[in-house]
Amino acid sequence: KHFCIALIYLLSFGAVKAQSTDANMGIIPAPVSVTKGVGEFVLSQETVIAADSLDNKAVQFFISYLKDKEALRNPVKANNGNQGNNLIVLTSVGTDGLAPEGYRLTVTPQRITVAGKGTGLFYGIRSLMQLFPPEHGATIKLPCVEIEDYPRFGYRGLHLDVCRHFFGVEFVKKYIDLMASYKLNTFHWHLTDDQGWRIEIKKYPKLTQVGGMRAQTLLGSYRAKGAQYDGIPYSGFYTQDEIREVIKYAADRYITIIPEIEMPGHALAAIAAYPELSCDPERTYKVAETWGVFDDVFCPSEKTFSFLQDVLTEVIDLFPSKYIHIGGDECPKEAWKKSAFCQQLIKKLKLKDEHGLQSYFIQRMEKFVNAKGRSIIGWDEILEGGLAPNATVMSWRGEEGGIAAAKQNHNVIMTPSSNGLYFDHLQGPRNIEPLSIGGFAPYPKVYNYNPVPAVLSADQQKYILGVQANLWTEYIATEDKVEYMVLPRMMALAETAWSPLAKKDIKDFDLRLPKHFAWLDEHGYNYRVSKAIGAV
Ligand code: TNX
Repeated sequence: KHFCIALIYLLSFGAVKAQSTDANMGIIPAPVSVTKGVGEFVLSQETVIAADSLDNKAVQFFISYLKDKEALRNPVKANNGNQGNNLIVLTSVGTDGLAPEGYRLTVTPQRITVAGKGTGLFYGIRSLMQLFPPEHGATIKLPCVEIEDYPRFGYRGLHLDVCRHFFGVEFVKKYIDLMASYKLNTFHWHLTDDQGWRIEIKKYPKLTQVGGMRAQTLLGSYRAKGAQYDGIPYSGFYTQDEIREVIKYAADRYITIIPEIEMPGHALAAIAAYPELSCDPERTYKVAETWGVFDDVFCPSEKTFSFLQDVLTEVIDLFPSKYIHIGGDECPKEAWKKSAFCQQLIKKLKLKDEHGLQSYFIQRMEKFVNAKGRSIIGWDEILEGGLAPNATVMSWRGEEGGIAAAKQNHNVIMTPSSNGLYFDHLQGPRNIEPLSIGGFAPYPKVYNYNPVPAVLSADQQKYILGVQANLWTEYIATEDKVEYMVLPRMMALAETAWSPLAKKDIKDFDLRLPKHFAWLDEHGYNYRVSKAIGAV
């Protein structure tokens, strides 16, 4: 009798577990609907790719993936999707009813069909790629299934700070690859800050020559007493050709890059290069060698406005994105309080105080960006002193800024540091984790975050465009550490950004993770081994 009970227990446990992993076929982010079929499709050298057109980014991406895997030697064919067996059909036929970015993936023993338009076709292919076993021989077996899928949010972002520490083009591409693998679609590239200006601007060469280099870097935490520096100059920037190369690379993977040019704060690198942009041009400035917030910020002078307009003109010519991020965070008002020019300007413009001046600053820049057919994004401080009329708000100091902006009918991207979306925060106990800025953001916190605050009405909730995680790199000097901090948290982010709320289930996510760790190993990514497979 006991044997029977034990057997039933074992069987049912096994079944639950199997059903759990199978429920989403191991795919991250979990698709909207998955119906398991019977049997498998055997991919061999005889398999033919049949696409509406071979002149398609998604199709080309898949063909080169199969060639890399040596899974495809046969010629590919266009426009024969309806004939024969042993086919992988990539098509936009029959996709009229699909949601934006949506796809349908059908695997039968005879053929695989991925149906989707543009981005949708690409995401269908990505899901199909996740069905591939990590290791395989000459033939690849794929389980039969029917998947229908589309994202919860149109904005699914990941950020990288390349100012505090610089990361070269090859690594940025590897980062973008990771995003594309998990259906994230927006890369927020933080290009300027106090500790370094990292984008070539033709009209102002000193931005990168002077502003791109700091004399040395602080060692250890900037909050610790007794600062020590490494004494080693640190530099790096992207040429405009490199920027274009990365934009194209991202576009081929259906990722938009939003550049960020910080103003009026976090501007010390620019001011070190061009002191006339500060409120006290007689002083000399140096690129910051430590972390934190600095009092030396752009002065709201005509000189600064024409400088920033020139910079944004070059930036807008390079980046095709709808949005240009102009920062707006952490701008101390000390320099403006001390400046006679600023005090007069406040009177002349009949502003209340320095916050009004910051709002004036952002609104002027918004007008310029809007006139060029683009829109601005700013950190939530741009609410202070009044929002610029068309601005989108990135809510980072909790959700309050985002809630206030949505109530004012402004678009919002949620990226609250309080809810696990700061990937520079700790993933586990401080005593076993590498040095970080602080905060606690283990991946379940990222996973369980819901970007739509319940306090908003249904109408207001529509202003939440999506969600983003940020990686600030004060304490992240190496590529290995970037990957460690981002993985596996970005997979949890991807599921938060993509999967319907009703499908979110961290137990099931945990069961899917090990397969993805194997995939990360295969592709040479570093990651934190999580609780899911037995570590702390
Ligand atoms: C705040 S988030 C900042 C960054 C820092 C980060 C460290 C934001 C808009 N500003 O400048 O790197 O905290 O977590």
